[in-house]
Amino acid sequence: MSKAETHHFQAEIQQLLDIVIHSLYTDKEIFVRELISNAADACEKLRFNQSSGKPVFQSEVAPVIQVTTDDKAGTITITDTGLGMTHGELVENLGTIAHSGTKAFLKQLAGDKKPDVGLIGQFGVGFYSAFMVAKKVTVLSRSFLPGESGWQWTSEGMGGYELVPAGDLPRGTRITLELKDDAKHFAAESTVEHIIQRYSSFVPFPIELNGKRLNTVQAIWARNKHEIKEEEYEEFYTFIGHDHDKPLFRLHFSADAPLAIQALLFVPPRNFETLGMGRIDSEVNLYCRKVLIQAKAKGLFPDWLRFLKGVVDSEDLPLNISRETMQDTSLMQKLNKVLTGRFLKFLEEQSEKSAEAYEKFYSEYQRFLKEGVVTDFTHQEALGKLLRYESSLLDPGKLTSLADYVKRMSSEQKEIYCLLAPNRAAAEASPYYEVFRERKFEVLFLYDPWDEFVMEHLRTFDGKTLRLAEKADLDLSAKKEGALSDDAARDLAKWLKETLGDKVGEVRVSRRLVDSPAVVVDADKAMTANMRRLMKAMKQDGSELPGAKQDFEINPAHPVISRLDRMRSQDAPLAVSVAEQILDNARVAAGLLEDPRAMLNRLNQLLEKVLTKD
Ligand code: FE6
Repeated sequence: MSKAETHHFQAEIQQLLDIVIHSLYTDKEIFVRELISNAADACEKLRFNQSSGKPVFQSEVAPVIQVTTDDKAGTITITDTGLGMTHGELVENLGTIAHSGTKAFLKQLAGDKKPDVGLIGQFGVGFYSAFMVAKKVTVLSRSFLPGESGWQWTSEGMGGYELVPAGDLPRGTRITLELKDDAKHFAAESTVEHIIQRYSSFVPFPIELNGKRLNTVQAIWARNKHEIKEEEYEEFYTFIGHDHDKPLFRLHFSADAPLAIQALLFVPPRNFETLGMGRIDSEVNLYCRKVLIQAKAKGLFPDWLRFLKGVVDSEDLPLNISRETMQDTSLMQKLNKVLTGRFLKFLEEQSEKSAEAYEKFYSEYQRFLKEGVVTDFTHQEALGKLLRYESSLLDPGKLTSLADYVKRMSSEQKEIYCLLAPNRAAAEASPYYEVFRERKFEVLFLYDPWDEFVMEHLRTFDGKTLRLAEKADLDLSAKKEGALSDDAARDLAKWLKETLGDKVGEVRVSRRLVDSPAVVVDADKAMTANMRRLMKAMKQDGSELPGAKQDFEINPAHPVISRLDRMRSQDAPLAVSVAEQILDNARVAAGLLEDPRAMLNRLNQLLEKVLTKD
């Protein structure tokens, strides 16, 4: 040991080591990721030197990363056949090159409320993370440069390091960690296997753990999509999605500006939130050059795209952001904007390519798109194009986009009409539908109670107002034969208001009813029957909502109404009963009758009268 050189660590590096050694950081396992990442970089650089024709020591030795554990000795060793380091580099690496990263990292640690040692790799000083778990680190390295020989570097973290010539070593670097007592579990094969699977599955060089090959799935997102086989995509999805079924959609894309991004995204075959699993978390992982930076990255996509699975890889991730603040950074916002815009464009393309495939997606994920319309103003317009509805002009089960609806609109029609109903039969039987059927205006049938909020937030599409059928200001084209005269109808309306009193708001003569004697219409312009039902359901105590009064519209052409008018003078008490019943019937049609039992007495009395006639 006569040739042993002892070196002191530079002040900053000693400071960094002190922090790392005494850190209470919980994810100590990341040291494995950092050492493997360094090894992979060394292999990458070796390959580069080889391909540019430089002479390389042991050129025939392929790049590989070998990890071995020895739980008896309490050690873990990471060996690579990469570039290796010269004596100068072993000193330099811990000196000047690492210096700037160390300074930046120390600054970050000092400034953060919750210092995140896990970012160490992003500052280029990941090697030091070894001292979180090791009481002693031994590095054996031999550079690829012909004429160099091996060196052994050892340190216990405090008080410097020792360099000794190691003679005839194979090319590359071997790092052995003698684990601290509280870190001995990192000498267990199964522990290390999990860590490597988690962080280093896509490292592009073979990783062997105690002789067993681990990473067999490639980071195909970084490859040219034209060179990737369908089976490779399938295998990849199975691996990252933990799902043996095929995804509904796949989007593989890369961009250079405004950010360098490679992304491979999948829409899983099922919506897990409808399967009663509660709210799901985004499963898109963020990588920087194939190494995991953040699993289930928050802020990468808007909340309403939380059903996506896949990977996003960006080289542009800066060094000075911590995990906690990652989601607030403008970089994250930029990534989010690019990714969301691209995915929405993709969905539109898919809907044009195959309506069938798109509708399958839509039936699983429409709630997410609707959530987007309501919560995310930035993408509202693009999301509007993705909505699909049944329509009065299409066969049951067929769906239309708003764009196609607009194309079919006649010049006479100025607005887009929507009818909220529980199902098609209810929509077609709705009194609010009558005027549209009569005038041959297409109506979209909305069966999802959320749709009312969707329409409310969207407001317009392609410059046309989205109008709920019950709020539409439309008249029948012609007056019906046998209808009450305008004066008689107005008179009856007046009598009805006097008779029904506080049970209704206004009573009006309707110009939009064909088959129904009457309808109720919410007096509040902004309120609909659907919304009343939703709000009532949300109120636990079942109490009335304020201003729950309904206007009442009568159809002057309906026999029930014209005969009611006659009955007023013939049998006033019967006319009152019938008027009350017509109102309750209209409430039933609107789904707003609170307690149907109350009307049964009256209905039975009316039936009795009908049956005793003559
Ligand atoms: C990190 C200091 C040991 C290469 N291969 C591997 N690691 C490398 C390099 N590092 N830097 C270059 C590192 C240090 C010591 C390793 Br001591 F910064 N595997 Cl070529």
